[in-house]
Amino acid sequence: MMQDKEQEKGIAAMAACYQTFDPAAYLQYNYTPPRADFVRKDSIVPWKLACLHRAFTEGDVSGDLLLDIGSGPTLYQVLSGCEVFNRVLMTDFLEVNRAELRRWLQDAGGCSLDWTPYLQHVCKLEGRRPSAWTEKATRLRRVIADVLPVDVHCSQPVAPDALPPAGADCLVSCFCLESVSPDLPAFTRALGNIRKLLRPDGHLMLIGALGESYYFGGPGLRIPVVPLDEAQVCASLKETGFTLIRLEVYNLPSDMRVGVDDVTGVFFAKAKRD
Ligand code: U87
Repeated sequence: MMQDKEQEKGIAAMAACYQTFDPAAYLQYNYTPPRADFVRKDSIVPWKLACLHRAFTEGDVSGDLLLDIGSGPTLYQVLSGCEVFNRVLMTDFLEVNRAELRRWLQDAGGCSLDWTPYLQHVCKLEGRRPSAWTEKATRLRRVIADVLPVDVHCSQPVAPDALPPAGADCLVSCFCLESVSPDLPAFTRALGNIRKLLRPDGHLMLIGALGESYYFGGPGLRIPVVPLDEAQVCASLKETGFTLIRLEVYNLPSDMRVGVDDVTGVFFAKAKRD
């Protein structure tokens, strides 16, 4: 009982932190150079895009519906998956982030970030000419069916009628669970909650921060993060009923440490629901 109350308090404190999240500042901090420098192989965003490209094109991932958990105001995480799945659902806890995504989907201007270099880069990974990016953008706008509210701390994180009864065929989630959970048990419970949205044998692509204790979600908005190591990520996946296919780790070069967080590395896990 006492424990339940403490858990709820921790989760409510995280939700309170997010109330003044600033999507435009966040995009500026994490999705412009040096973290998104497409001429550098060791920049963090190209590393993430390469992991996702490989994971979605190895031949073992297929189906109809791809679900992205905690999308935030970003699209990069579905640029490879949108070629494999006919339907993509984006989700976020905050209306400001869902609104940012909808502005891009509606193509009426007012976006806080230009996703063109991202689209061009993933076209290159796919062996297409960079100028094919407009076709990729068109496909992405066509396959993204909706942008929904989500709360990974709920036993039912998205509205039950939003998904087919069997669940999505694949989940992707980037930097969400560790940056919305007050501690490791909450991270693991959240992983168990999102697992329910995935059909048996469906794949999970999980990207997250290692060794991080906070990040800035806007000027002066310090959001606490659960510091994770590789062993904890593997143990949480096992505990919640996933079989790990591959874990890749990126260590942050010192010039990527730009004062917007204290992350030391990034993990990419490809796993399968048992
Ligand atoms: C991204 N996926 O940028 N349930 O990849 C569900 C919630 C809840 C909740 C809040 C964290 C940023 C991580 C997107 C957005 C991820 N957001 C939503 C950040 C931290 C390391 C680092 C980061 C980013 C909330 C890029 C790079 C690095 C946010 C999202 C978390 N430092 N979702 N209960 N509460 N959210 O609105 O959109 O989670 Cl390179 Cl290194």
